[in-house]
Amino acid sequence: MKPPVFDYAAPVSLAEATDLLVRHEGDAKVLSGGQSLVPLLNMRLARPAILVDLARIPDLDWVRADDETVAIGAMTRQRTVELSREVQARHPLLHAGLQLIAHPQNRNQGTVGGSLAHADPAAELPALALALDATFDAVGPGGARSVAAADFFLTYLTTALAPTEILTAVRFPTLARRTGWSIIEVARRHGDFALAGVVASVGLATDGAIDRARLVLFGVGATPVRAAAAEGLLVGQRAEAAVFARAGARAAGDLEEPLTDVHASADYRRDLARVLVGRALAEAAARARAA
Ligand SMILES: Cc1cc2nc3c(=O)[nH]c(=O)nc-3n(C[C@@H](O)[C@H](O)[C@H](O)COP(=O)(O)OP(=O)(O)OC[C@H]3O[C@@H](n4cnc5c(N)ncnc54)[C@H](O)[C@@H]3O)c2cc1C
Repeated sequence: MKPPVFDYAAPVSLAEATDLLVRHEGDAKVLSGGQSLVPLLNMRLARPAILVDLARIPDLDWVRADDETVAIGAMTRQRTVELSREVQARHPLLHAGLQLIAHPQNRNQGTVGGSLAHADPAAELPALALALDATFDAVGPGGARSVAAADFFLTYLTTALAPTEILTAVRFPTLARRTGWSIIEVARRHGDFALAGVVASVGLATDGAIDRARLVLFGVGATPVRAAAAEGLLVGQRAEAAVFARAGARAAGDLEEPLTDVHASADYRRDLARVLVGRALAEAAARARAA
């Protein structure tokens, strides 16, 4: 299908871009990589009067990594981050998650900021952001502000960004020492959105007990879902299969009604979540032991 008619603007500064968003408030859409927005236009599920393309705005395409943080400009292509040696070395979890997004062709176009602002509940980057307590930087007519990941994803395809705000960067903390990680998902075909997926991290004390855990599920709710009660079941326990299975059952049991669609029923997604949590925890614990 062809998109409806729209105007197109390619501002050269954030001030010019936010000005356009204010002038066309509610009727403008930011364009980044177009990998989600263009299909929505073509299917006429979005009908903005104007697209505000961020491509010509300088200083939105960068990766900066140190021991504590991997910070990424919003217009950085997903593939650029995936191929960054710095990211591979300092943030293997982020690197692994990026490889699960769509196909290399989509990652060559799709941006980190676009995926986060789009907030598809089955997408990997929003789940990683929630699991890692990332911070989002945005600018709007009122100036710049930062939003914690826990406050960013509101519901299906909806974030805390106002229609006049632009996401400019995201900061992902790196994992602490003796912390293992996992990101796993089930999709019908390689490159498809996940039917369900899990991001897990596990920290081990010197006696081998779990001293911290983080579990975020994706594809099973209107946003990425933190499984806080299941995390609580893990802390202080031995890192072993029976403990992981209990956490999986709790995480799945606590889900509000997961989506039923042509790809999978809610029950199937819930059961996938249960199984994937157990597997992700086992993988994360093995990495923590080896760390
Ligand atoms: C075949 C296919 C398979 C895919 N599979 C996956 C998958 O498995 N996992 C996955 O996560 N994604 C998947 N995607 C989507 C992913 O490729 C997109 O990159 C991502 O969702 C959007 O990034 P984008 O830069 O293309 O954003 P766009 O499509 O340009 O924008 C998406 C939305 O975010 C808004 N937006 C964009 N940038 C900003 C900004 N800086 N500030 C404020 N708002 C902004 C836009 O207005 C729009 O509403 C798939 C896409 C395709 C085509």
